Amino acid sequence: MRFTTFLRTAAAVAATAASVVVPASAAQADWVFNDDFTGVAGAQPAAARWTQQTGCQWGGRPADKERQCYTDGGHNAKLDGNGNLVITARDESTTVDGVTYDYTSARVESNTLIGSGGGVEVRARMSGFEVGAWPAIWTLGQPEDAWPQYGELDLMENGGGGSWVPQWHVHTATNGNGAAFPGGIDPSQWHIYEVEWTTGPGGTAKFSIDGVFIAEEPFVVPANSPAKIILNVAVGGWATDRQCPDGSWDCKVEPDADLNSTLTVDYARAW
Ligand SMILES: [Ca+2]
Repeated sequence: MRFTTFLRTAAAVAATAASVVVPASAAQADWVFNDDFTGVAGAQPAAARWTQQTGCQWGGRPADKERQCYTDGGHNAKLDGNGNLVITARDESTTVDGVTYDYTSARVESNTLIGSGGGVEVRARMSGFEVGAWPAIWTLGQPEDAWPQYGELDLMENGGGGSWVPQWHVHTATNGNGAAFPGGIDPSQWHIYEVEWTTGPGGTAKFSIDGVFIAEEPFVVPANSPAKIILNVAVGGWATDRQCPDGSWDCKVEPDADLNSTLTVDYARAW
């Protein structure tokens, strides 16, 4: 979800259903990372596992600028006491370095780097669709400043075109493909989003939802492309893009005036 150029292309790709049930996820013995988000209500995500990224200047070119400031300290990301992490994007102004931003939210990234290939599985749900909210569950290959050379895999992101149609995406130097989940899903209900990938010249990424394989894509990145897991809810950017009368995508709408959008995560694990 880092930049939007490829996402627009991906949004136009038709989904194809393929009801092939894949084997169960990796055995627990193979996990290199796991968080079930057990803890008392109000606790922050474990600092041993997650880094809370802060700051306000997110997004690519000026037209893609996101609207939120990411906070830490439990303001926008905390456990609910029922085994879940809840990230909330709010219509709430904050001023940083003399600039006022209209929204706060949170973005956490795993401290564990998943090695050269592996898998990630996240069980999550979101609150109902609100214009401007851009919840996402994704991986970002390192070093990320070289994006997209080391790859990005969006297990799920939602927000493009002002609709409530979550999508999966792959981003490399040579592939920006993606699509809505086949048959449509209700993302306000619990779903298990999964991607499993290999790296190197023949690398591929396989996306699944609820244990059902949906797509395999080329994922050609350097063999050594360690990746972080990222969970966040952005505001603006791709989630407020609207097509202009001239066909370009630089026209924007305002997010919902009372935006209060959540990404709730039951667990995140990797192997
Ligand atoms: Ca849990």
